Amino acid sequence: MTATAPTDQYSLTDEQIALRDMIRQVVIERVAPRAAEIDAKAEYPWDLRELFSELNLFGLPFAEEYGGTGTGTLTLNMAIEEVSKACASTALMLMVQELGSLPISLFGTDEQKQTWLPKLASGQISPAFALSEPEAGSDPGGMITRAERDGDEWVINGTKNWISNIGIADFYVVFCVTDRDAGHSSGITAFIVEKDREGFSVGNIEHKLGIKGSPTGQPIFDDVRLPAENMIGEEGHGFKVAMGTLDHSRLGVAAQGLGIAQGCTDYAAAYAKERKQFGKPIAAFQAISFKLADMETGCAAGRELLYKASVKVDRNEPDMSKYSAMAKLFNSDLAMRNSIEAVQVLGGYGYVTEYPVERMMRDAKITQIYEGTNEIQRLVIGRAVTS
Ligand code: COS
Repeated sequence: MTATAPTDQYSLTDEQIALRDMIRQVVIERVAPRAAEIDAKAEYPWDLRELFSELNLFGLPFAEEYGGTGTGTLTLNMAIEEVSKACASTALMLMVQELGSLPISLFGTDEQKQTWLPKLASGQISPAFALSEPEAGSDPGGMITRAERDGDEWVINGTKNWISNIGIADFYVVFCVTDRDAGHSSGITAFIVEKDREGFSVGNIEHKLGIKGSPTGQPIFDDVRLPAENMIGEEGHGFKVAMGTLDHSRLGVAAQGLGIAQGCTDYAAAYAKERKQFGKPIAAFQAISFKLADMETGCAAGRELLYKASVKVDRNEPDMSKYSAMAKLFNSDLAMRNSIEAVQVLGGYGYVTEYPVERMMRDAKITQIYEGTNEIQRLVIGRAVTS
């Protein structure tokens, strides 16, 4: 999709619909049958990563000149929604591919783009975005990981926390304090740290409630030396690199939330048509059909907001931060609400691992937390409406 239309309007192209339908079919045939096992074994789905590479899905976040599809944020988020209907962990592979490479796509030098983006677009390699720290989650300006200049090089020391794709990523985009006195607006800088740099190691790997197929943990930087060309953007501009990235990538979380919400709605509706109690399908009881009605309505509303926010990001419109935060807030809360309701519709079956909705409920929770808690999204939206 080209991102040039000057208004709030959008419409889906035939190509977008065809791609969505292709992914929908692939998800039914290849992703859904793997989802329970990926969760139970906390297994990174290398097989599905290979499949997505073959289908060119990792090209979705990238411009054509770097081997990507050049189809924009809306198309990527349509894909993330489809995959999340069946497996949020698998969708996270697409989300991280965007999140960890946006700092380079948006702020990198031509040389950095040439070096990294084609390999990311083909799916040959994957990135990670290392912003949070044990003492700096919602307030990344309070980070303490530091980079100090030593001649032509930089030396990084510190530990990041809750980093998606830990141990899988080929490089980490690491945000570091480079000027302690300058404050976070101008004292933080972003760097590319390749996984094989001396002094880099993987610390704690988290045991999580959900998204178990995607490893999360602590990258540790112990006197990691980098050449100056590994700096992303200007020295001191790292906080803006992080915020500018999150404006785009929070829509991936919105799409993941929407996918979970729609997947739960579809599953609960199909179940309610089959499951009989008191001599008729439970869908015939208003107590159930009204739940399904609310769930479906939420998805329709969330999708409109996500699509509109996505085209705003593609068009770089001035209110895109607010829309991105609103789409993330709405769709992640929807994921939680619909997944809880789906468990309720399935009753005892909803609570056991034989059925997918308990997994989807566990997976939903993270969408209210990562890439900025929903309290932070409200802060961003609140500032926008009162400034
Ligand atoms: N795009 C570009 N620049 C931005 C920006 C954005 N979306 N948001 C803020 N900035 C800039 C500001 O303009 C300001 O620059 P100047 O001082 O030059 O004017 C600078 O960044 C600092 O902004 P601000 O004072 O608003 O920073 P705060 O410390 O108040 O933090 C929030 C703002 C809360 C929005 C930010 O800390 C945040 O997003 N927190 C959540 C982090 C997060 O998502 N963590 C999850 C980890 S990633 S998985």
